[in-house]
Amino acid sequence: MAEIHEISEFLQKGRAKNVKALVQEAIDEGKDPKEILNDGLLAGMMVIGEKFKNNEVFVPEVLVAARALNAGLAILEPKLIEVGNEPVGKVVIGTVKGDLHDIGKNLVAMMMKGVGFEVIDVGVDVEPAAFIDKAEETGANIICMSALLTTTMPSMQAVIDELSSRGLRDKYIVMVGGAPVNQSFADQIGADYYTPDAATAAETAKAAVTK
Ligand code: B1M
Repeated sequence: MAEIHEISEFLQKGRAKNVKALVQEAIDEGKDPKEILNDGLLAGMMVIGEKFKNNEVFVPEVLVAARALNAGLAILEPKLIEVGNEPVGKVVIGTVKGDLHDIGKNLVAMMMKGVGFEVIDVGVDVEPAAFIDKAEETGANIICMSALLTTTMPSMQAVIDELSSRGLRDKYIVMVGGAPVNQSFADQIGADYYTPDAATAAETAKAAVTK
């Protein structure tokens, strides 16, 4: 029987194969996918994050843990997603310029798909203009930006400024998030929505387009 805490433990050791196998086993046993995500995968990453902060582990260990997390997420994705027939809207999502963190962004993308959005993922280290160009090209309704570094947060402002200078600010719903981002920063840069986690981002996006 797959124990959820074992998923967290193998993730912390960067053992992607074991994480994949245990996530699959937990799914087969009918465990709640959200429990597997929160108490297994994300709980393990939180431990690594704390150790990274305290210099108990370093970039290589964090990278292998992140790979193990992504491996587990790939198995879990179909269970977290229940897409309807017609997309409720289109979302362009990416991590802002200078920032290579993609785990939270991938999670938001996954949850957005789960509530029925078509998701266009522009990746990491995305230039401000590239968010807008892709939204214009694909007819998106929402631009979603993720930032994990305090130094890359100003890039969110740059996207909003460029939308305004192109006369497009009112055309798009702009959503921001990521560990250092908060409501007061979102208000300061003129974003439409800040949400603290991926599930809330997806619910908020759906409510915003169906309003
Ligand atoms: Co980085 N890193 N990292 N790192 N890393 C942090 C963010 C850090 C807080 C660690 C620390 O010191 N405690 C710190 C930032 C400090 C700061 O700016 N204040 C940091 C640093 C300093 C760095 C480097 C500079 C380290 C170095 O090289 N010396 C470097 C920068 C590289 C770069 O980006 N240019 C770096 C590198 C890396 C790795 C490559 C090793 C790896 C990234 C691997 C990858 O993403 N593929 C990594 C990791 C994994 C982390 C930590 C440990 C974990 C981040 C993570 O994935 N969390 C992180 C410590 C931490 O956060 N505790 C850290 C799990 C993920 C699910 O959470 O992304 O927050 P998160 O997403 C959440 C919410 O924020 C929200 O939804 C998710 C939950 O549901 N959310 C949104 C995210 N985006 C959203 C968008 C929305 C709404 C919600 O709307 C659009």
